[in-house]
Amino acid sequence: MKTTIVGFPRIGENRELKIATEKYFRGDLTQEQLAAEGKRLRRMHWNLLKEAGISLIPSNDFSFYDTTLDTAVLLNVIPNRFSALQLSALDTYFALARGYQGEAGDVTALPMKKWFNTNYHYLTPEFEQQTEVKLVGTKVFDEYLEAKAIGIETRPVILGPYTLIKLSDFKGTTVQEHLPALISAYQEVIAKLSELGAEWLQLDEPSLVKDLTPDERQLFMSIYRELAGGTRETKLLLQTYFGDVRDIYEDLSTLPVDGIGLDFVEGKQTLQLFETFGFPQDKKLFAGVVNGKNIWRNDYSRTLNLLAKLPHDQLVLSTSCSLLHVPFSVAQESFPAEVARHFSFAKEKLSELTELAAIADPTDDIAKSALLADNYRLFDTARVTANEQLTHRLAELTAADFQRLPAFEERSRLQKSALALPLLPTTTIGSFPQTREVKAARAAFKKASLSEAEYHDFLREKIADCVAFQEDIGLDVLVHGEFERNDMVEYFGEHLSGFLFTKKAWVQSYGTRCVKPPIIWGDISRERPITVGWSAFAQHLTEKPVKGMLTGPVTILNWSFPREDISLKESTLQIALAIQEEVLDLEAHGIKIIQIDEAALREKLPLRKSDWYSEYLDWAIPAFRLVHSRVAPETQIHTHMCYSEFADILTAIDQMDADVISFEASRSNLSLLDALSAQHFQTAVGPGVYDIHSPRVPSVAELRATIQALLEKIAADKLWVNPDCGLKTRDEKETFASLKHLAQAAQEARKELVYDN
Ligand code: THG
Ligand code: ZN
Repeated sequence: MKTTIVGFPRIGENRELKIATEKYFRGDLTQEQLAAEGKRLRRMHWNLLKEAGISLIPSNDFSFYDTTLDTAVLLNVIPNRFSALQLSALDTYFALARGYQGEAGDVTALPMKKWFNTNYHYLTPEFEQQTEVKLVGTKVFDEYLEAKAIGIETRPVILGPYTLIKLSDFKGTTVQEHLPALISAYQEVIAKLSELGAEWLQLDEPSLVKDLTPDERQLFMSIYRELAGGTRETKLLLQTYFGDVRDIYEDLSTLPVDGIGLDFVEGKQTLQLFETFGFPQDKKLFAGVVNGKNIWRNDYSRTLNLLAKLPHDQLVLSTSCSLLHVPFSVAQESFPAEVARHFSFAKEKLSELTELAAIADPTDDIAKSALLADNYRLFDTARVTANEQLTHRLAELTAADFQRLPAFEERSRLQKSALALPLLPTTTIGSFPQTREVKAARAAFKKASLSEAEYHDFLREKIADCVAFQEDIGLDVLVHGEFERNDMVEYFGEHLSGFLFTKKAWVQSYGTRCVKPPIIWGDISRERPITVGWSAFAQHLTEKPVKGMLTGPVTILNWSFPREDISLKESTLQIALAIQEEVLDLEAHGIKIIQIDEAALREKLPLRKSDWYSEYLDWAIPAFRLVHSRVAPETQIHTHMCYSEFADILTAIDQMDADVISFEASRSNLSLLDALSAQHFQTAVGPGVYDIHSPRVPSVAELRATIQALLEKIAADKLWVNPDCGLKTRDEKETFASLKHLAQAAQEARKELVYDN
């Protein structure tokens, strides 16, 4: 039986690609040197797959930034303002990804968005009226030939036309206007690959797992009938992932493609669809049976049961999605053997595929039964023992545990007099610049070259400076700066029991940026206060309120590798109880405002609307409510969401029952503000008043204008003034200057409001 994968991580075992690309950005590497590093990594990864025994190896899953952008650039979908810069091909590509500011001009990057229900982000291609879609790039051919030159036949991968259309912005133009050229361009790719001798081309179409309207189905079918219809040597693999294709499954069998990739892991109905409607005999079934998103070993007995139901002669064993979403290898970690044996990262998943293929083949031998026995042992006894006390506590929860009292209006009155904040209170989202000095101190502490006492002295000094600065410029609600934290989820993972954290298990989040998600190993509990010392220290330095800063349970879950032996809901409620203890401790230590971030609340929102509440929001929102339900009415609860795309779940957001919510305010935000007033959104709001993703310092006048514009949409007594989140990624100089302007703009706006009244 043949084996393959949908795609492999490209960042490198030790983030070599990140390091090289960032060097290039700084001018420390030439284009040629960067290209050479890319080539070296591709070669290494292809050889790794080959040595692991994978029979069909993908290519062009490599990218210097993002594969959606790669496909757009391949087909000349490049807005004019970028081509007008007249940069080299590589620099135009990076300008699209990161924006450009220099001699040639000043252009902001394409918008970055979440890649389906993952923590990966893609760049949004933009079609304009003048866009001339045609095949102009060579990357996909170059990489195919590059592999061929070292004796490896690969299956090139590009994003399929339907998903490309669905993910793109059409500015002043329509899909229909570009469709004929788009289809021709894809046909040209197929023709060129046929000429080069490629056996397969993989077209990724994850948008097929979403709810499809009849029009969308029709669009997809017409594109593929035309695209795949002609004569060609290269076979087409239509690859889907992140769910099942229930809205179009039956139609797919009529398409002239040669293989269909289906996700049997996340696709809840994939098997049922197969059993009900069968599978066309003229096509290969690329069965995604090894989870591309999580890090647990595959349960062979379950997978073999599944495989027994599928058509043996047509099968290619594959992953449920690209391995981009898991770290490189378990071998780099130093877990005890009895822990490590439960994990499978990208490299280990390759062996799982070849082992499963060997076992599933009819001839039986002793080696196979040994493999099987080894795997069975992982699952035949419980991996962890349940925390009975916690199970009991969860079972005892009643409706009252999820309901904060008194209700919003009453609390709001009490908080007003208790906190005595001015109108348009100013604050920040929590983190302050993580300077080289801060990162170096943390690294030294982790290596034990800095003692705990020295490290803590350093942190206290940073906090004192940070508080003094905020008082100086006149902010109203202060923060301690989060200098003790690396990542907002990794940090809590390291301080809660039940989590395992890793050393090098990096996963690409966007471009050169990576995250290191903690692993939920067992039941979660809090052994001791986590943030209380830092927050209380900051509070004793000032009369102004200092916000306690916590990460909410849904975000901690969504940015971790979750357990598969208990439900997401159960793990989340466990985390919620642990964070509730922290909330109550902060309150007991004099913290009057507590922010509980749910930056990633939207991330695991099901891709199908019909599942939004029943499968997710119905437990995710209560988990958040559990965290703050027991605080005093005077304690003000804030939350924060990283993206402003939540107009469609506003009711659920209001039901979180926080007192204040801050969120990122991009250009698309005005429609959200309209929705807030139209739906009588109760929670007070702090839309970010300037974009922190750029080193630009906004002027006081500019910020006043923004505040003024917000006041047209939001009542003055519901509006907070804060920047977007992410100050930790910026320099101190620009941060200090910007915040000073922000405080001043709010003070001026406030004066005007008072005169008006
Ligand atoms: N934490 C986690 N996931 C996230 C974010 C986060 N997903 C969405 C969003 N924020 C993604 N944004 C970023 C922003 C910056 C970085 C990563 C994701 C980043 N990473 C460092 C890097 O790659 O250099 C690693 C930092 C470190 O050394 O810990 O800067 O905030 N979980
Ligand atoms: Zn945020």
